[in-house]
Amino acid sequence: MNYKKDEVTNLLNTKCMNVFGCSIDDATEKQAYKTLCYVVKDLLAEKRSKFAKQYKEKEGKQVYYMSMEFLVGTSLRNNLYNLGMESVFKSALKQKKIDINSLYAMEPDAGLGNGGLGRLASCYMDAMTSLGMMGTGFSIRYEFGIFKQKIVDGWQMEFPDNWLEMGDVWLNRREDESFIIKFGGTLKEEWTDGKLKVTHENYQPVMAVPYDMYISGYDTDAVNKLVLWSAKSPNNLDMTAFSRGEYVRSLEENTMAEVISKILYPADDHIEGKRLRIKQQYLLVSASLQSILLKHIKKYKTLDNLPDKVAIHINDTHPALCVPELTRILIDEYGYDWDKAWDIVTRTLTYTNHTVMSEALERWPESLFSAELPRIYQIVLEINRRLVQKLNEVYPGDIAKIEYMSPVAHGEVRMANLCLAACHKVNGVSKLHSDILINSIFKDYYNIEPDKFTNVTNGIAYRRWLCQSNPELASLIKNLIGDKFVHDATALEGLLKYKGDKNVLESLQKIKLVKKQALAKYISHANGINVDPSSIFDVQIKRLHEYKRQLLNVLQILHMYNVIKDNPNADITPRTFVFAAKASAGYMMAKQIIRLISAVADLVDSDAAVRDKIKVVFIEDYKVSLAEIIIPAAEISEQISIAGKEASGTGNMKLMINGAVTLGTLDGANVEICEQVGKDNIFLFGMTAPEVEELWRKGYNPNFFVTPELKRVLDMLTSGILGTRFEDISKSLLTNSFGTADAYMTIADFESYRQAQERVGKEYLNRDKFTDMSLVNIAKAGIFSADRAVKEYADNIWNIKL
Ligand code: 26Y
Repeated sequence: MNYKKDEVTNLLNTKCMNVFGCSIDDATEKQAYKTLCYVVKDLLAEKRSKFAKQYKEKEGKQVYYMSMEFLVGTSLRNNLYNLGMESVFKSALKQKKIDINSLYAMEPDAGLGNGGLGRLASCYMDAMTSLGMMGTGFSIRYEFGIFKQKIVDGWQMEFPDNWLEMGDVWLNRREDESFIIKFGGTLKEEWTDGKLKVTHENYQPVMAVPYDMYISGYDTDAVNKLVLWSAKSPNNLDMTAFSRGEYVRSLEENTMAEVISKILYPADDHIEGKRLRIKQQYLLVSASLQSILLKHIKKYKTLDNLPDKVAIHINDTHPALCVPELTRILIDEYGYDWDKAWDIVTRTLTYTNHTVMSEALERWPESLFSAELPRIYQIVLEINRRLVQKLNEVYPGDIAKIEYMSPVAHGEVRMANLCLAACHKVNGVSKLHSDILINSIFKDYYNIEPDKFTNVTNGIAYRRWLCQSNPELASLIKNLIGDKFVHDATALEGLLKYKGDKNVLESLQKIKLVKKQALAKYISHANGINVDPSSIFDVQIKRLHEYKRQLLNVLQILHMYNVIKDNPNADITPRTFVFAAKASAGYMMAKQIIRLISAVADLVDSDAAVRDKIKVVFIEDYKVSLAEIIIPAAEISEQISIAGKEASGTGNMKLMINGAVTLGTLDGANVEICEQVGKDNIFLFGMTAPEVEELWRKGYNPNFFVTPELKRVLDMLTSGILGTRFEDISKSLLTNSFGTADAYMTIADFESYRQAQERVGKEYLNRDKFTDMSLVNIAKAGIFSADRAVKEYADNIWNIKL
């Protein structure tokens, strides 16, 4: 958008006057921040309205992306950057003596997600918009996003994240477009004219109120919307109770309803089967589908063509209730018969799987499911009945297989099977992950419908992760190869011609140093620790999970500690190990691993012989905006999960494009990163996924893999040298109770990891060679852009022409 400085100043003044009754000169910092956000929101609204009008005329196909999580992070800088208006706003504000960076700093992250899956959803909204697609995200307006993490005496403590106080500036409430969602109650069945009519009675109604958030894209006419549903009681006050003087009870119903959108479940590792969670899922699904269908019918007067005009995407199984709910609406509310309804459902829905871990595959007890959603339960049973009938023809008599594939079995409703049965496309998120899906958990479905399954390797909104969070690097790249890469990430390959170019390598090193200094400053402020910007910055930043093996990293640090203790002159390249990770609130082992990282940090720091060589820092409260500070400063990207468990990883891509070299296993998208950069530009170690499988088959006993160096490290866990004795962690690694010791094979991979770390230390000493590796990583990161990924979804999954 083309605005001059004076015009921008006018916009700011008028808005500030309208909202706060003063000019921008007299505004407080908070008022200035809000004014700026409102002005940007207005610009987006204007663009949106033009875009929506154009689109309406075209009658193109559009996508609805359903996700319980969108990890949006901050929006202000992103929106200004995308609108191409950052510098004009910066100078307009500067004239008013306001530093735009201090306003940026006031914006809280919209932390409406746990980790990778939620951030992916946000990266894809950005890409859809940048590509000019009409794409709408649907989620929940959690009043409290992912908790704030504080580390107290090494332990994680959780605090509520009241993001709306400053974050609601981006939301538009549209109360008059609310829908009623029905929970509980009973069903009445009547036969009229040979047709069964089901009426849902005595239910508890909850109102779903939509809040729109505009999503901008880069250099595009498009503006999309993320619609966040908030739960509200349909009756403001129960007046009968109120007039009887029961003031508290009259408010009770409100609270009961409103609690549904109160808080994001802070777990991405295990299912809990909580009533509130299924209510959240149904609220999201039902409200979104009602609104999609209403809009469609208004425009086309029929739902027969729904699959031609609409793709509805299910982001992991969390919104899997789309399957029965869409069926229900078509039958109960629009009068379709089963076969026709089911045909529409299957041709409209698509599903992405993000995990093979059985603990995270959603299953609901039938009793809870049927009590909360009686009509939906009835439909699920019918889907199940018809499917089992069909499977009996394909696999006659194979009861075990049919049971394994059924959406309902053993007293549970299994959401993945519901998606597999209904969606016409199913994908994994990296080549390896998609292969594992069709060879293991989804094999039986693959065998009957191989064409249903495909892969879309994840991608990132690289303009945020490179251009916005590392403008220094982006501007160097522009000087070298021009700015084509800002539209087309594969143009980064042009950098390859600068391999070995002394000047370019020096510039890259200088920029890395600047970003390391900035991170060092943050660490000094946040942790009170001084780290040396000339040491290797080695980072592992991601959710805390045993399978991601932060523990492997820590054990290796303890080993380095021993090496230095044995020989203070040992040839060790100074290293700063940076960790940042939230643990699920109820995941005790993960919390103990955080405690261990802190204990190791203290041990290393307390020792004069060691502290100049290694530093360990745990930065608290990992979130999108913190990632934007850490990632540009990273030199080593730790991607060390046990092979076969990390579906893809996307942090690996963000780190790569910022010049960090991956130290990793051949897991998830690391495999494709390796394919891109070649074995010389990545530090690989550990067992491959088939080797892991093979070792399980043979029987894994960690004790066979304990080297003398590792034995010494493991003893330290319980010797008292760390202050606390980490008995649980030690046991989880070594005690072979029920064959579960070291379930993530940390011990089996230790030696190989140790050697890889030694290589890192040595190779870093040749700075130019290391920087060359870094350059190749940047140059080859283009394929991991969300633009590419979303194009693949459009082509192969949503059937949308761009
Ligand atoms: C059901 C509930 C417990 C649950 C909630 C959140 C289960 C899982 C999740 C989130 C999963 C997640 O973030 N998965 C990550 O998705 C990324 C995007 O595809 C992948 O890159 C990453 O490997 C995967 O762990």
